[in-house]
Amino acid sequence: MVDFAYVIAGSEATGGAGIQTDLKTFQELSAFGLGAVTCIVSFDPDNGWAHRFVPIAPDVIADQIQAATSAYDLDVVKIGMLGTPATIDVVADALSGQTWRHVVLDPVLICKGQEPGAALDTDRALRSQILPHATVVTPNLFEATVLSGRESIETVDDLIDAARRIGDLGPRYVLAKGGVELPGDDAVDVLFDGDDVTVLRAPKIGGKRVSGAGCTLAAAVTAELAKGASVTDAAQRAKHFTRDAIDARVAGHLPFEAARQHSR
Ligand code: PXL
Repeated sequence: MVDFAYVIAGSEATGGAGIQTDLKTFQELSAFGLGAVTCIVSFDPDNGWAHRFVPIAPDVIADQIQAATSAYDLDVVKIGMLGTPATIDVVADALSGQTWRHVVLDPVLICKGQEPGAALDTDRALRSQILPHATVVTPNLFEATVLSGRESIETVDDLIDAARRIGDLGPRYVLAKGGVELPGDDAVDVLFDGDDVTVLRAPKIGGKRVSGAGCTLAAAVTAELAKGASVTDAAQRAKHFTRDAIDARVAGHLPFEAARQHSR
């Protein structure tokens, strides 16, 4: 049996995040990876590494999805950066076009360095059109704050409350990530399954955000689900895999380091 892991996400040209990260993660976890590109992000070294963002035309996104879903019987998909309401329309259509065993949504609202204001229309469309299809959603601290409608998340209890509130919006599982920004010595993630909460902890590595860590986590969950794991097992394995990727991070000329995916 071939374990197909599909991803619909943006390209990040330095290879630290986005679909490059997803496919590397799938490969390291022995899933057959394939994906559709929704947008191209090219950081600008001449302008403080600001985001240059180019959306792919909606019909080209639809063509990519048609090719992949016609070629293989795909049933597990990760949704990464979508970026515009027009892209969200196309992807929502694709998600309703067949049944999926799992839709893992990494609710990317903005990437590092972008203005929070740019997230508003994407947030609205993501919430109304994509979130209802998700079986697992993996918000970071910022995304969990926005999606839950909380004013802030400062403690693990706040994170649990946010995960519960996001669960009320439709997804079966919420894996909310505290990351380096949630105070404490551990990087804490909480998994809410509609009834119970499991708290996943691992000691923080450094105090800075590492590019691609969130993409890696959601992609690793996707690969494990494709291979048949339960969501709880997938989340636990993905946390270990992501921690290893952060530990092996690479530095270049960017103002942040990038996770490096590798299997042990
Ligand atoms: O890390 C979030 C992210 C996801 N996808 C793409 C990105 C980024 C951040 O830069 O560029 C394509």
